Amino acid sequence: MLDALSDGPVTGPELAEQLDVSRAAVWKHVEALREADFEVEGTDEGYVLQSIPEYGGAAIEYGLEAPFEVEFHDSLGSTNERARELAADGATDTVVVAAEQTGGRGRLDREWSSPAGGVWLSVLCRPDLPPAQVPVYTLAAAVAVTRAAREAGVEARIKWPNDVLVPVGDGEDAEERKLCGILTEMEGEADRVSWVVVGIGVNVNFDESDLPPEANATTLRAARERAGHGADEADVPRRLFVQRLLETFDELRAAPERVLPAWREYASTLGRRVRVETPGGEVVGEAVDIEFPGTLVVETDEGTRRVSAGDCEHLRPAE
Ligand code: BTX
Repeated sequence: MLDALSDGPVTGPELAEQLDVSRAAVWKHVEALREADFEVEGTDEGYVLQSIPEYGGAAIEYGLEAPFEVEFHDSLGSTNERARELAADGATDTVVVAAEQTGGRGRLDREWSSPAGGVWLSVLCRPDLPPAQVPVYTLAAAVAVTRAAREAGVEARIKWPNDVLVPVGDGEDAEERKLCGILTEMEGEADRVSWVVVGIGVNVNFDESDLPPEANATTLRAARERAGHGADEADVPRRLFVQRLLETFDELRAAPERVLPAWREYASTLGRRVRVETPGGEVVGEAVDIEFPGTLVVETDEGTRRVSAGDCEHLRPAE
């Protein structure tokens, strides 16, 4: 219906014929679109699509070049929780999006602040992969967010394995603030994944002061204001942002061999001194590379260490 309207004006009878439905059905669909905040004007030449809402399920699906269904909620506890429910019902290639989350979760059951204005979504899919390779999906999501942020004019970079950061300040005062976090969950057998839920939270159109101060976080709006955009044009169109993010993620899941080169290009961690808290203890040294499916290679005083999971901290050269 939206595709037909986008080439408009198109009359009710023409729509009915093109879509092979009754005229009453056309009318119902037009009303449903209006309720979802699409502006559909009835003119003498037929219906014209005047505007698309800034955000929402149908808005994200409209023009999306990736095969995802979008389930949109104004408010939800956690999109990951909802995606897990859908997984249990057998769904796949579904994206759950919420305008705000009241119980957003980070890794290790940490809290994730999710006020209105952000992008909070979970991608549910069923890749034909062994569970050990799933980390490459998390890296793909980090690349997708970074690319979408850069297209919005913000020089985002990736901290291993899954944080997207924005550099703030120069010289001594330079620091990196967290723009996005990713929480990947899955279920599977020893050799095959049953489902994967990649939860992505991006701070987009709200102020830094809406986030906990200890999070040392930023938002796309704040980064764009610092870059000189006026308050009235600092917000990023979330519909397009989400579409770009999903399209890149879809491209990369089809070609996992492209993930690491893209990740390296955007990495902030490589070439830096790092401290990684791993389940097996602390690893300190220079991060020199990443290996499939997401292993960080660290040169330490005791030799080369390969780390597959942990919390990573970027150290200043003196530390
Ligand atoms: P993480 O464990 O790496 O980060 C959690 C930590 O980040 C918190 O302890 C806090 O210090 C800080 N923090 C909390 N909220 C924010 C925020 N909005 N921006 C920056 N820092 C913050 C990262 O976990 C994984 C986060 C995934 C979030 C998505 S949103 C959609 C999906 N649904 C859901 O419940 N989780 C995922």
